[in-house]
Amino acid sequence: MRNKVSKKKRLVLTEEEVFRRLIQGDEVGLARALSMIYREEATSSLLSRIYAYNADKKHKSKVIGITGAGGVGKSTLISVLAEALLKKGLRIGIIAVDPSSPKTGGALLGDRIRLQHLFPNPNLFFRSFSSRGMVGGINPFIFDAVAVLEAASFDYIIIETLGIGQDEIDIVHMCDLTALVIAPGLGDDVQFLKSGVIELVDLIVMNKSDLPTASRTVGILNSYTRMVENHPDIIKLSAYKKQGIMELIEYIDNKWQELLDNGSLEKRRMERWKFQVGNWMRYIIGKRIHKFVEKGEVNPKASPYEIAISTLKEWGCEV
Ligand SMILES: Nc1nc2c(ncn2[C@@H]2O[C@H](COP(=O)(O)OP(=O)(O)OP(=O)(O)O)[C@@H](O)[C@H]2O)c(=O)[nH]1
Ligand SMILES: [Mg+2]
Repeated sequence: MRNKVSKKKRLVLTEEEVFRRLIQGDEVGLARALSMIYREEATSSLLSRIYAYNADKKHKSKVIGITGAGGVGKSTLISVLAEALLKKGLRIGIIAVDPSSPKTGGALLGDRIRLQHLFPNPNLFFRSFSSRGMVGGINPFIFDAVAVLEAASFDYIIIETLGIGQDEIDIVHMCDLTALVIAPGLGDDVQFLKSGVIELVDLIVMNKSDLPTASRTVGILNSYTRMVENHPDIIKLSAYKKQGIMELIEYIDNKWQELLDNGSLEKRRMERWKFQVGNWMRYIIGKRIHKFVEKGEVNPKASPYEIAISTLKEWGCEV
């Protein structure tokens, strides 16, 4: 008789085994490393190994950021991009940065559904992270998740963020190269002109070019990008109709290689590393401040500035 309780036993792995499995590209090792880091279990020792390993590694993942306003087609684009890359026999890791707060949770269900037809596939990995840390600032786990995926030797690591405020600025620091996706209509002509993110990205992907108003938007864009210093390139495509995807892949590959050859990639990655040190510092200090404020006594007669300064001094900070 079959045992009705057929629960799979969770494999007990030491940190050493998790690391070894991770660098062999094993799914269990990857999932376990991410959850250990996310739960802040053995964070420092496992991450130290991962960063040291990645620094010496020849195979570098292409870390590509995809940002843009809601509904421009980022997830649709990522799913067709992933499909095309998988057909080439490449390994793709996707990280969706979820703008909802860590308290309300809420994984990006839409992305999961859009990618569903590509699963199960050992060469494809998807995970979403909340963009904000518990105490504000971008979630430092996202940067470390990129390092984990790189240790697992994914060929491409694609990060999707909703283009709102600080998140889209931060994604530029997180990636080797970043594309801003726009679509005709939706009033983004005004949005992208206003946001300033256009000056930070390498590429503008004009999606939904199957729509009749697309050429008007490209016209506005062309005149605008001529004025900005970085002159981002513009690629027109339709994710929905799967048109222009191969050209996009070719563009990304060439641009990435160019960045590698002229030393810019190395420079960007150094900046990313520095940015992440600051991220962790803000996260750690932020947590301590949060705890202090929650538990602290209220004294309306005292100046909040004075309390802040004296407490920081007590903690040994130079202020
Ligand atoms: N006509 C047309 N529609 C598209 C194209 N790409 C995506 N769409 C549609 O646009 C809508 C939004 O697509 P998503 O991929 O969810 O957009 P998104 O940018 O990921 O949206 P958020 O994650 O909510 O920010 C869906 O209804 C898609 O089917 C395209 O190339 N042409
Ligand atoms: Mg999406």
